[in-house]
Amino acid sequence: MSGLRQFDVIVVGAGFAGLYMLHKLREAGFQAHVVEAGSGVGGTWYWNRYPGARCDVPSIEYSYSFSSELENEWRWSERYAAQPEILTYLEYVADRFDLKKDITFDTKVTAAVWDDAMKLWRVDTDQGNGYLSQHLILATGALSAPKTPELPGIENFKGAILHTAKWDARVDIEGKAVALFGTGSSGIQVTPPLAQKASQLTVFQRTPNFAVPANNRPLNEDEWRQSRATLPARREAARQGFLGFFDVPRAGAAKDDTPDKREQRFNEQWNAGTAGLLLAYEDLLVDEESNAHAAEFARRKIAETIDDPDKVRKITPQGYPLGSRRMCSEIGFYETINRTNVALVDVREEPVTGFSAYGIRTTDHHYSAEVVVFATGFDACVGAIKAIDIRGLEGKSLREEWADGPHAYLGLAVPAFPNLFTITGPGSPSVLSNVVVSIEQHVEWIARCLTDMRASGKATIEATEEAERDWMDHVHEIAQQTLFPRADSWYHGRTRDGRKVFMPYVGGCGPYRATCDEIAAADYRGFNLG
Ligand code: N01
Repeated sequence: MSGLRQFDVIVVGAGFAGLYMLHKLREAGFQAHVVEAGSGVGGTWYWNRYPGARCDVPSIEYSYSFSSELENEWRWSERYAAQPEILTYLEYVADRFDLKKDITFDTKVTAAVWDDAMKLWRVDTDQGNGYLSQHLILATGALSAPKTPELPGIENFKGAILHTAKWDARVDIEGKAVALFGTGSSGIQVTPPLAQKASQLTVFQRTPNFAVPANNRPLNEDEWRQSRATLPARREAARQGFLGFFDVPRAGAAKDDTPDKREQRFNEQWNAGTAGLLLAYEDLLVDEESNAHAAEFARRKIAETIDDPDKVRKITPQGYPLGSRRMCSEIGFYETINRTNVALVDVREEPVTGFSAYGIRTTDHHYSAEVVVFATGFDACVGAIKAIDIRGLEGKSLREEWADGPHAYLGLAVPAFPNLFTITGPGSPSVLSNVVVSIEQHVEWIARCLTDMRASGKATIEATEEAERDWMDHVHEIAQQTLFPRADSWYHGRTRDGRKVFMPYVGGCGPYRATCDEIAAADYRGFNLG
């Protein structure tokens, strides 16, 4: 195997997860190397450069907590940081901890094969260079493999085609007729800037989402100073809390309050950010009746912002509980939909039938378009992992193992794939939490595991099938106690025969952390160490 560089650990991806993983492994004395497809660090924040891209978790919470020096050096400018600022932050982190010298950029990992005789992973890339490593850590991100729908006749289209997650800023939108597909978090953010530049924007919507006002603002000095004083305690509360956020749900059940009190509380929470309304009562994600009150309130608020009754009808979310699909936050989205140069097409009542050279045909109309923008999301939780041809014991393929729905012990490890770890993998809180909190927890657990293995002279670690089965049963049971399974959403994977598999763990960040720690303390119960 000459020509292959050998490391203790190869980490795939240089976003929030990969950067901290590299730092932590180095600190623990491992020879680690990161392979990254992009030309720079940042992961999702490197690729998602569409106009309006912004984090909808408050900046102070959506940042690393592992270094108090870093916390003191960095000053966020807004309550919700825009993509350029987050990317600058991650570049700053990479420089501050001198991480780039151990990252190979512009290189995509294409395959990884476990060599059971050597107890090593052989990692191949699209650049022809490869690696050998004892451990392989996938820091590939849960929302990083963009999805584009297969639309009839799209090959006839002669204009430019963009995806929000692979934005090409060279495409000029000024004065053009633009078609946008998708009204999830990305579509809702990109709509206002598109409408400002385009001569005409046509939004093709399939499922309307609930969006609440982002209520973004500059972080003033007072607010910043106060946040410093309370930061350590609030960080700890987030680690031990349910969703990894500073704010927690308010006590009580919505259905038990009087209509006046409920209205008052919903109004208080309406401007409290992305999860604000969901935090109005502690039962909103588990009780249908309470949730229906919150959903009705949100529908009324949305209707107040739009004049055209037809647009209101189309854009009002119906048929699923509030919060069972990812809540979106908006800065001028509904106002923009209200504009006369913005058309809203419901593709369920008016399906797309084809494309012309510069337009889109539906069953009812032809809409002009010189640019098509897809804000159609990601192959969530698994797409970036399945894009790599990963072969474990006896040549088992991870893609095939997951063809019937993804499964992993603690969302961290899969039987028959020794020494392979997935950061924020399926079966962990991941996308249903403040993901930076979840990333830090996984990184620290993996570093501890590798350090313990080294201390006890163990070369391999592999999750057992029984532990994984029990864990995934638990993930499923907990999800069934909530309203999440009541919606079609990207939180679900699919089995071969089309059944839904709920992917994130909704038992809470704090309890999940305690379980992981307890398993480590019990000599890594559920894992075979060899
Ligand atoms: O993707 P999505 P996203 N015709 O999957 C629609 C995070 N994020 O990139 O719902 C028309 O949510 C699809 O319709 P449907 C955040 O966690 C965070 O927006 O499948 N439409 C849906 O409306 C978020 O949840 C931030 O029926 C079609 C949209 O495309 C996650 O990333 C910003 C269609 C896809 O929405 C993903 O968000 C951005 C078709 N043929 C993202 N096919 C912030 O922090 C699909 N759609 C703010």
